Amino acid sequence: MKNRGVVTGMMVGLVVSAPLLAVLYLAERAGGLPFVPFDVFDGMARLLPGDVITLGIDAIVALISGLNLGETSSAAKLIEQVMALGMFLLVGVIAGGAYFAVQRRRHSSDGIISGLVLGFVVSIPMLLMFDAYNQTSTVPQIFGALWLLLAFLVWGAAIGWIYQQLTESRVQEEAAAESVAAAEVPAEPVQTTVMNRRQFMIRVGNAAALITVAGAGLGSLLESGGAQRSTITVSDPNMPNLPPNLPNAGAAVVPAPGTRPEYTPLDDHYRIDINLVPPTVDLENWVLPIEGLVDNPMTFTLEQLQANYESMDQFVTMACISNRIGGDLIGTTMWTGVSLQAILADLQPQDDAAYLKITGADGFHETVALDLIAQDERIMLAYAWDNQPLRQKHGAPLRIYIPDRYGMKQPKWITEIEVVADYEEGYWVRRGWDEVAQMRTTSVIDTVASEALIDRDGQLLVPVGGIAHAGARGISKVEVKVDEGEWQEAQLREPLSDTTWVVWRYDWPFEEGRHTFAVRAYDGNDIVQDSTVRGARPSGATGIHSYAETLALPAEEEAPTAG
Ligand SMILES: Nc1nc2c(c(=O)[nH]1)N[C@H]1C(S)=C(S)[C@@H](COP(=O)(O)O)O[C@H]1N2
Ligand SMILES: [Mo]
Repeated sequence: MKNRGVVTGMMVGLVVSAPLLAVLYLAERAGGLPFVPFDVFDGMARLLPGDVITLGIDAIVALISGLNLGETSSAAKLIEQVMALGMFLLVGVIAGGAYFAVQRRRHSSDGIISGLVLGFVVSIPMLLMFDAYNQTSTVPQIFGALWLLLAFLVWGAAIGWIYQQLTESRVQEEAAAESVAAAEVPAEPVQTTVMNRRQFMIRVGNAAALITVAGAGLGSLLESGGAQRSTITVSDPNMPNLPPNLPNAGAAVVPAPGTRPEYTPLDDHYRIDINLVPPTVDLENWVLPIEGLVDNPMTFTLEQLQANYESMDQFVTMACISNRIGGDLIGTTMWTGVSLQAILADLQPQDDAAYLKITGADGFHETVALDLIAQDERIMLAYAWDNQPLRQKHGAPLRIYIPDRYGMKQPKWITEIEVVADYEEGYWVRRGWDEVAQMRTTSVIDTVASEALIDRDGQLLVPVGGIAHAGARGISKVEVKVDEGEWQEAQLREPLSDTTWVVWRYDWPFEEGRHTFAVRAYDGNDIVQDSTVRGARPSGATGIHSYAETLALPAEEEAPTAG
């Protein structure tokens, strides 16, 4: 009987927590109130040790590529969000089970009062996580807190009330069963009360389902739309990889058909950060204080930054240090911002100033050496991507760009810059990742275009192509190897800039059958990429990308295109 009480309590916990989720979601959509299940998950992600988090991320990324779930970063966010909801329901299940167990032991039937106590107790960790980690609520903190308290009190009261109803009907059942035993009449009265208990649970379940569906449905109707469009558009359907208004539009080497777009459409750019939902920075009231060891501390609005310093456009390829060989956590777009060199000159750093500590709205932070900034005028505070204000998920209103470094060194949503004397490990460095995080030389085969054979003086050629990237070091050479053959030099397309990937192509003399294509790149210092197979942690993945494909001659009537 005791066990059954716990199991019933767990079920009740689940049944009551699902509508709570839906109501919290609706309130978040409709009124900017906190959605605390995500805060709890984000808090765990920050508090758990780096090893555990890395294992988790590895498992998710492996799952996505193993099951072919599409673009890695958005699939990962979705999986994490589902995990967050699951965790929240699990808390509800455990709380329900524990509550029923305790109540049984106390032989108590003070359902609603003890339910309120349960709700209050559970609300405490929720409120703490909300206070520490929420970055999406747009109402004053105290309203958010009161709302959560109210929601959990109602939740607890509902569990208590259900417990009470179930206990009362059980008492009736037992009484009925006893009277049946005494009177030895057919079991009809028992039947009725059993039906009542079941009917009650069914009614509770229906009500819960109704609230859940209504809340989730209404909430998703309110889903914030307003997707921005890319300004540099892909216009020629025959040349989908060649937007006309890019700086290298006249480049001699044309990408092999099937090569990824050289300029990543903004909608397809990966997003990686430590938040289930990107933090909402109040753009109206945002200011950037730059303080610390400087003679002239300053606070900028975005307009002041833009008006006081010359803007720079830079074509940039950024990658995540977690990107796998051949992975999609890499993208290229145009970044616009102001040079940190110019700003630093105005701040007048003191003699002992040595680093900038840059912090984002989500608490993510990194340290940048003043020496590095002094050497590189390209390091900038960027406010636009692809000619438009930064999107929320990409760090609005301000992020930093540091050439040759993986994304983990470059905070988004910057809210504070402090000039300091001592080095401090950044968010991911503290969790075991590389201190420098210099981008590895890497190359990828995007396409073996066997459907686009070229006839060159009677010789059939297969266009093979892809990208190569070595941070800001540039690419001097790309080589392709087919099966056990020699490494052959590919053609390099003039890149968008010194800091973007390079599109390469190699037209391979056609041979029927199954073939394996491999690629390797040399950086601007003629250093060949590391071919050792190594995972992303701690310094970025290394290894050679290869690709196997079975090639067959096209049917006779499909004449190959001349080229
Ligand atoms: N504030 C903040 N900035 C951040 C991160 C973060 O979690 N929080 N993640 C970093 C990482 S790991 C990467 S790869 C890049 C990704 O930038 P994107 O999402 O705009 O592509 O942002 C970097 N900047
Ligand atoms: Mo990253």
